[in-house]
Amino acid sequence: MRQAGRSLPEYRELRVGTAMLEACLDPALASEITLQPVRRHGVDAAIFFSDIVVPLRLAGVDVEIKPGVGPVMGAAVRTADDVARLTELTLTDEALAPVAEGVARTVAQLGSTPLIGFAGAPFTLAAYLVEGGPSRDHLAARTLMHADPQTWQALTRWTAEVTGAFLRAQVLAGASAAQLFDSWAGALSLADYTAHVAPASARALASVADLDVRTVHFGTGTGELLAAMRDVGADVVGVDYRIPLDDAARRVGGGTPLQGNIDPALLAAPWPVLEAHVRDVVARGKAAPAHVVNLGHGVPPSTDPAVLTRVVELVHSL
Ligand code: 1CP
Repeated sequence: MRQAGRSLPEYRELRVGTAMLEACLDPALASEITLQPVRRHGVDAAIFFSDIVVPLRLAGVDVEIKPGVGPVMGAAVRTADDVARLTELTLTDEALAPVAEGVARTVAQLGSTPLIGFAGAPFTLAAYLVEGGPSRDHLAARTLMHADPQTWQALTRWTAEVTGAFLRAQVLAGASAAQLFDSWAGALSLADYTAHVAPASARALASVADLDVRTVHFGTGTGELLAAMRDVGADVVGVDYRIPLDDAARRVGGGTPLQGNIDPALLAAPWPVLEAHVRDVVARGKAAPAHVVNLGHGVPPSTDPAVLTRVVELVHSL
C-alpha cells in the first residue's frame, strides 16, 4: 500500500535531501527503497516504490509531491483549452526508461518474491489535475464531468493512455502483478462511475491485457462500486477497511478473488485488539475464492515497524 516505507527509519534515512519524485526516478534508489520492507517484514510480495503522478511528470506536466500535502500541480487543468494543451503531451518509452530500469533492477534482486507494479486510475489522476492538488470532495472534477462531458472524456482518455503506458512499462520490465489505484472513486455515485469513469479505467487495464500479468483494482469508500469495479476487467478487487470481506465477496458475486483489508488505524491499538482484527479479516476472506491479505489503505507513518512484522508473522501462521 501507499507509503509503506514511510514508517521505516531506513527509508527516511535514504530519502534525506532527495525530493519524492526525484527518488522515484532514480532507479537504484527506487529499487533499494522497494526492497526495504521485504527484507524487514518478510512479506510475500514487494510493491514498486513510485507514485501515481510519476507518468504525469514524465509526460511533461508541472507536478511536485509536497511533503505533508501530496501531489500539487503548477496549474489546475480546468477548461477545454487547458485539456487541449495537456492532451498534446505524450509519454514516450524513452521517458519511461528510469521506471523500467528501476523495476528490472528490483526484480533481479527479489529472486522468487514477486513485484507488484501499479498506476493511478484515470479518474484519480484527472481529479488531481482538475483540482490542482489533493481535495476532500473532488468537486471541480465532478462538476467538469457533467458541465462539459466532452472535455472530461478527452481528459480521461489522456490520463488512461499515460497511466496505461506507465503500468505496461512496469510489467514489461518484470512486474508480476499490476494494481490500478482509483483512490478517490468513492467520491462518485454508481451512475457517475459507470458513465464517466469506468470506460477510461477499462482502457487503462487493457494496456496490459495482452501480457502475462494478474491485475488488481482498488479504491477507497467504494462499497457501492465494487461490482462495477470488477466489471471494468480486473482479476482481483481490492477492498478498503470500511467493508467486511465476506460482505464484499457477496457484492462482487463470490467468484472474484479479493485483496484487503486490515484497518490501518488498528496498527496503533494494543496487540490483542489488532490480533483479533487480523484473525477476523483472514476468516472473512475465506468467503472469496482467494484472498491477498493487506491493509485497507496506506500505512500511517507513525506505525511501529515491529508491529507490521508481527502482523506478517501472524498472517503467515494462519
Ligand atoms: O508504500 C510505498 O512506497 C509504495 C509506493 C507508493 C504507492 C503505491 C507511493 C509512494 N505512492 C503510491 C500510490 C499513491 N500515491 C496513491 C494510491 C494509493 C492510495 O490511495 O494511497 C495516491 C492517491 C497517491 C498520491 C499521493 N502521493 C499522496 C496522497 C495525497 C492525497 O491526495 O491525500 C501522497 C501523500 C503521496 C506521496 C507519497 N507517495 C509515496 C510515498 C512514500 C509518499 C510520501 C512522500 C514521502 O515519503 O516523502
